[in-house]
Amino acid sequence: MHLKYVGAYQKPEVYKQIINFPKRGILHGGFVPKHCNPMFSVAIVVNYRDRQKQLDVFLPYMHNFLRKQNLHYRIYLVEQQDKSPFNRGMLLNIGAKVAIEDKFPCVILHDVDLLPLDAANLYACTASPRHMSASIDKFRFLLPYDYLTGGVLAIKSEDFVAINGFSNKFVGWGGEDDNFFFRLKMHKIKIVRFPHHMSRYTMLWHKPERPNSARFFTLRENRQYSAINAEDGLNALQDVRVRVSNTPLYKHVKVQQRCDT
Ligand code: NGS
Repeated sequence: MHLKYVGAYQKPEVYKQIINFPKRGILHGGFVPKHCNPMFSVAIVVNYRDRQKQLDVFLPYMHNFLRKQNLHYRIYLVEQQDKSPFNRGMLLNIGAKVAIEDKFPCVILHDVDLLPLDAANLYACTASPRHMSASIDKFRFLLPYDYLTGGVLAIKSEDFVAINGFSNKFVGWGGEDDNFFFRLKMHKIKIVRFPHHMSRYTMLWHKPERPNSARFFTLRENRQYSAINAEDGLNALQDVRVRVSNTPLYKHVKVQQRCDT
């Protein structure tokens, strides 16, 4: 297998990507550097359910990592509280929506089992969406396939809104990220990656999830009838109850689907 990168190495653009922050220091699950003016305001949106052990490792690790990058950032922990099959796409839509309402211009969609290993892996948005977790120890640091966008992805809020976020129809494991790539492609938005020595992650162990057997069907359907994407995504989150609260280490976004089957 060969290492592959989609798109060239891109230097992060230094256009103004900051929002007004009321004060410096620790702030509702995030941080604003005290000794310099940050160049990026970034929301880290983490999809989550029932992985306490991973969360206990993820949170202190990420806060340490992110603080060293001199960013203005906040972690949004989006937790599915109902018992329906896990819906990663829906959770990321909801978390991104809350972060965008908080005026963050850049969202980083993040699995809770991935920890970045390279300090150079800047947690900020580039002009094009950037697949950040291109090199994971579980895959012997090789990229499994070119259009993979799962794991960790940085995307400008305006691009996320333009493609209507993720489909809410992929329940259980798999497929929602591949559909996301298709949405980007439909909008002629290319993904980029940093070189692999800057994109290494370690994956925390967990029991393998059971793949959703309908995922290939849903993928095909969404590809064939692309109009579906316009009605299924960020703009179709009516059937969920969302409660948001602040904790010291993250902004907690609790999600409960109304028709809990
Ligand atoms: C593909 C899945 C993606 C998944 C990727 C990597 O096969 O959703 O594997 O998964 N696509 C389909 O099932 C259609 S990983 O092993 O990193 O969890 O993200």
